[in-house]
Amino acid sequence: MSQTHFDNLRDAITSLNAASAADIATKAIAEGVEPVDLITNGIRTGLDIMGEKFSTGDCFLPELMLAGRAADSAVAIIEPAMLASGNADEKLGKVVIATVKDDLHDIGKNIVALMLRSAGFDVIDLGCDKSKEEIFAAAEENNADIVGLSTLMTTCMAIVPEFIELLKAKGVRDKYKVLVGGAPLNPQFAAEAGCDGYAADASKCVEMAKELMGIAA
Ligand code: B12
Repeated sequence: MSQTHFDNLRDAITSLNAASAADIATKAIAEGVEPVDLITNGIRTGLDIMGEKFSTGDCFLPELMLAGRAADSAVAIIEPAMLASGNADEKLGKVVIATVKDDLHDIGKNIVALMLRSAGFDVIDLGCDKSKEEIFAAAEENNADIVGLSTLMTTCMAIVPEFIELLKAKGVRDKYKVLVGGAPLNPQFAAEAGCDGYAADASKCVEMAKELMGIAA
């Protein structure tokens, strides 16, 4: 039963139909499908297909934008269900999260922020296209425990080691745990950049954030 919802949601995204994506998400949630499974097996699968089509020249920027909007419309439906099913009232720690400078991809980052909130973290989401200085300032201002950096663009990856260098230059490297994610990153890149962790998806990010805060899973 769930698989049908996943397939329908994937197809709504690849056919760029935001109304249908919202409708399918609404039905699936009402039938008790796990919010996180809808995201992983429906939304992400649909967007991955669009990414492949874009690479091979089978779709173009306007289609990617519409697919992104269809994904956003489903996430908007899933969000309250996810918050309700989690432990949003816990106080596990404070996370400042952003997509880095020159990168406008925020769907994955928004999902990560949502799942962290649902798990009980206090999340300050700075949005996208944020410089290392802006992210650092927000971490200081909010007395964050964890800083999360998201990037989907290979051309923007360099900001990750630069952010770590900035923390060192300010003498506060040990004050923050730095977690990174996004399609072009990997554990080796994160380790070489001096980060505290890398996670390939939002569920892993929650696990890792808890681990970094010394909270048993
Ligand atoms: C949708 C999309 C867009 C939308 C974005 C809408 C939005 N609001 O985000 C729009 C149309 C705006 C767009 C624009 C562009 N895009 Co685009 N886009 C995509 C696409 C298809 C899907 C991305 C997505 O949302 N995936 C779904 C989410 C759920 O997955 P995710 O982001 O990976 O996030 C998960 C994990 O990575 C992880 N995670 C994410 N962030 C974080 C953070 C932390 C701290 C942690 C721990 C984990 C974590 O958890 C998330 C949830 O599980 C990808 C292809 C792909 N397969 O990824 C291309 C892709 C990323 N885009 C690409 C390109 C080239 C562009 C453009 C340059 C195109 C152009 N010619 O203008 C522009 C760039 C604009 C800019 N300056 O940023 C390339 C990037 C190539 C590269 N490696 O550099 C890709 C890979 C497509 C391709 N195959 O060529 N894009």
